[in-house]
Amino acid sequence: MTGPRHTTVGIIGAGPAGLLLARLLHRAGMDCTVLEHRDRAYVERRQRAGILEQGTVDVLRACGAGERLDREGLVHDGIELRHDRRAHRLDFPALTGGRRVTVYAQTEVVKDLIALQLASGPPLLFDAQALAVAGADTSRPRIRYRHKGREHTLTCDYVIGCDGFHGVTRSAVPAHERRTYERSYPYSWLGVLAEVPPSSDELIYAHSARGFALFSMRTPTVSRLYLQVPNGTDPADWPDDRIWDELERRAAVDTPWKLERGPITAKSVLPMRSSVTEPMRYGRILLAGDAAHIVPPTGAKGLNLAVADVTVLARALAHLHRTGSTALLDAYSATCLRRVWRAEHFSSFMTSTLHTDPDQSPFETRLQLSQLDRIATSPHAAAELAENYTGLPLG
Ligand code: RFL
Ligand code: PHB
Repeated sequence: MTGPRHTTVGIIGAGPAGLLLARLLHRAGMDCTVLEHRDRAYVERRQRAGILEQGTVDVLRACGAGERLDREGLVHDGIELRHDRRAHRLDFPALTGGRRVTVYAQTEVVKDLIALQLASGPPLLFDAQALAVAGADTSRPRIRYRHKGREHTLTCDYVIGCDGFHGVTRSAVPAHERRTYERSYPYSWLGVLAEVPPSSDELIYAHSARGFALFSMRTPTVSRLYLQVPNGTDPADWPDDRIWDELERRAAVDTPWKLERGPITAKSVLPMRSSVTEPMRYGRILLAGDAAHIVPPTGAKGLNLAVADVTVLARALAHLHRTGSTALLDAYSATCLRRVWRAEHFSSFMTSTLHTDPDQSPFETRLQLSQLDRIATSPHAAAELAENYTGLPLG
């Protein structure tokens, strides 16, 4: 079996972006093929995002991936911010005219989309590593890939790079045709999963002089917790008791609150970076999701942006398929980048307002506290945060 040799849309990467795009194209009657470097178990186990905007939930439902999400997803009406030993709740529906978010892990979104794809979708090849993409400025771009130890070439009408931040597609765009805007941060997150019910019904984002802490969840019995740590931290330096003690100190408030402790089942350190590559299209190569842009996770935007990109892209490709017009495809990059830069700003704002930079002066700490006070006391400032967090309408 040599695999397909030609496809209308060649998709590199079976993360949320690639899988959802394949699903949307399939439903629009278009032929496509997905190539994924890793095996299915690896892709399904990768611990990542947990918060879905309403727009993301709507797209997943509309493409048939909403059944388990509707059953198991936890609908949240707000988050809590903590600073200066005080807690303040943001009521999302009240602040945004009815918008909410859903807690449903990226691992589950990916499992649901893979199951649909394997049951009734276009080809999805695991263990298929794209090695290079060529011919962006021709009418037949090509993907050279290795599958089960053998090299193949897939010719395509369009190649979509959904291959994440470390993928190969971006580099197929000539260097002088793309520009990357980047920021790195002087801290990382230590993320843990714990077999213990969440200590609060909603997520808690805590500012503290000791560093940021986030209390999230996966299910009613599994907590997902994060601590700001220095770059280069080894998770082995964080035994379970140290993690729980630190979470407790950073979230301390003057009102009663109890942190439930339990067995920690996974620990990893995630670096934080902001990056955008422009434009998101070059000839017949298009980038979507983390392949084009990444955000620090503080605003919970990474997965939602990937979904927004491929929703816009699927519409554009379906329009081309139906009408022969490239008008929407020509607008793809500009349409997505407006939303991308809004999310970049919000993610960077949340990150710099809530984290403690190791070189931060007392003056800068006062500015952070003033901003958090403003959010806690001004409905306008709170609404600005809530609108961005729950997601802006698709452009
Ligand atoms: P993904 O999920 O990275 O998927 C890309 C896929 O492409 C495959 N791939 C290749 N396949 C074939 N040939 C090649 N040459 C390939 N190179 C790569 C990869 O194996 C992979 O399957 O990108 P996508 O689909 O754009 O989705 C984006 C989201 O995954 C991402 O934005 C978020 O998960 C970001 N993110 C988080 N966001 C949050 O909102 N909250 C979080 O807590 C959170 N945690 C995270 C994260 C991203 C992380 N990464 C990328 C390091 C934690 C981590 C560790
Ligand atoms: C998560 O549950 O993994 C999560 C939630 C909110 C964030 C980041 C990560 O801002």
